[in-house]
Amino acid sequence: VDGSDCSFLVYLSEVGTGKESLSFMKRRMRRMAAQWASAARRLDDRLRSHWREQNRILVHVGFLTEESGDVFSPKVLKGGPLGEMVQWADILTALHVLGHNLKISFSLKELHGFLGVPPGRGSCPLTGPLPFDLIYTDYHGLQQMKQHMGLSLRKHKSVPHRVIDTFGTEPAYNHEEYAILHGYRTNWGYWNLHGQQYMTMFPHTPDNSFMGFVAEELNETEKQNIQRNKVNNMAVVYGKEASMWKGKEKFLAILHRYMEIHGTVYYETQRPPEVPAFVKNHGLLPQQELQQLLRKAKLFIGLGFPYEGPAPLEAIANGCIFLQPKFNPPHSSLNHDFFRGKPTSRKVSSQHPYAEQYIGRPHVITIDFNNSEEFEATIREIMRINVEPFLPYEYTCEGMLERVHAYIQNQDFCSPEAPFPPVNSSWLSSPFVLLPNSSILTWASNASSYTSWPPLSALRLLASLEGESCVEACQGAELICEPALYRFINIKEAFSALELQCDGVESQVNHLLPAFSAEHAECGLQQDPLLFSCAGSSAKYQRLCPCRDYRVGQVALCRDCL
Ligand code: U2F
Repeated sequence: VDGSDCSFLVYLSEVGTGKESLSFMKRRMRRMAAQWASAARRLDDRLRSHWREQNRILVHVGFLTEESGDVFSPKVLKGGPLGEMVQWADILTALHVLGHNLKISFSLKELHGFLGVPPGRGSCPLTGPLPFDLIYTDYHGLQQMKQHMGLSLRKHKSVPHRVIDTFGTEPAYNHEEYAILHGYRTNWGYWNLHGQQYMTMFPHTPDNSFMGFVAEELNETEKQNIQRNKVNNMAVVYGKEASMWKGKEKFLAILHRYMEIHGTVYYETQRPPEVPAFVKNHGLLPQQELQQLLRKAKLFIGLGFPYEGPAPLEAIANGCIFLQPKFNPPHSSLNHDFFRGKPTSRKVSSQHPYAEQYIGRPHVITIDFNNSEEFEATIREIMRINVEPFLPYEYTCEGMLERVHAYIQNQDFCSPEAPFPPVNSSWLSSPFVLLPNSSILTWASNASSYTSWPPLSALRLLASLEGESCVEACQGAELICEPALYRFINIKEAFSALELQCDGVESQVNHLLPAFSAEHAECGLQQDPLLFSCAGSSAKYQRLCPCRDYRVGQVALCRDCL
């Protein structure tokens, strides 16, 4: 992809024509083409020695099909969600740039054509092998494939699907029978896929794969120019829909004492009443013009909604400080309408937990907006400090290409899993090395001949505290939980290696296992591998956690994962 090679865009212009959502995606692809091209060259130089397969890939964007109701397209120019379109545009570009053979569908008719279902036989089961190595779709797309093509997805784990799932799906919700029995039932989950077949917008939970998207990267000259031209008292409010501004006058009035406030709120003819008169509203801007506005602004301020969108990363990449509200208590599917019915119990600690946890100060400041004194003091602080534009590597074009490449080459949820190494005494004498002064253990190299991705060499076994999830336990040790490695630690020997004395060992179907119950000195092993879950905690259990290292700026990949 570069400015002159438009064949991909020509191909795209022939599919799903006439929708505003597709026009938005195509404009984005065109605008970012040069960045992708230079990132591809850099990655190619690095991966020269690596063999790369060309895969036949079908991308079926279910939520944009007429048949799913497509509520997004009519709102593209009216302040509706754009994050999903940003992500799909970037996924399509990344797959194309990596050299795969792509077919793209935005309607059931196109889908039928690609899967070889004869017209008029839409509900007949598809027989024979799939003509694709991989299928990227979403929850709507999965449902359509099941209904119209008879792909009995719920029964077969070995379908080459990747499900783009913005907020993520935890294993307890994904396992149909378990979800029904234990109160994890939602409208979305229960597909019985492998947890890492779900791909999220941010690295929300290691139970899923992190797909992400990209933001524009600046070169050194651009960075210097931006810093030179920053307007110290200019703030842009994050909120393109008037309803997001409701009830926010109090802190905007405080902000207005110090800064000139800009907005990009969609309006038809009149200024929306929710937007205070002192705000300079530009109306919804094309992406490129929003970037220009962000280049001048010192501050980008969140109103609490939308959750977890791309815009804060774009603001930080353009040298803004992102100020956002902390949520106490955190928002989740248990206490908040937006998340209710989503297949996750993840606790959202602020408007943008990724910005809070992975980027942080000085680029991101997360405070209680109801505390006026703290808010005002923070505005004054922001006016004093200078920050440089910053974009985490995983959100650059090169970072996304590297990650998607690694997934395509290594993730395999179709083949039967390699057998677990037989437990024998010589292997047991040294599989774990106890690191001094910690409960972190390392597998010995004699287990490393067993194929796994991430490789076994990355594994660090850890016991969580009671009431702690494996996500938290691994994070506490500056590691990340890796569900693909659960199968290696789901053995009774792992308890003794951690010096946890079991009176009894039992196998059960419970998403918190393997775990140790101190009260009964009971060791519990996981009976159903589909329930291996980094998420989840109970005051009763110390969980066994397969943690791994990660690359700085590319949390999805371990050090030896490329
Ligand atoms: C998120 O979706 P949103 O679309 O609300 O996310 P935003 O962070 O607002 O940004 C999406 C894009 O909109 C662009 C901007 C971002 O890339 O450049 N944009 C623009 O083109 N013009 C403007 O005036 C303002 C912004 C999230 F991504 C979704 O997954 C969620 O469903 C949704 C709700 O939480 O929030």
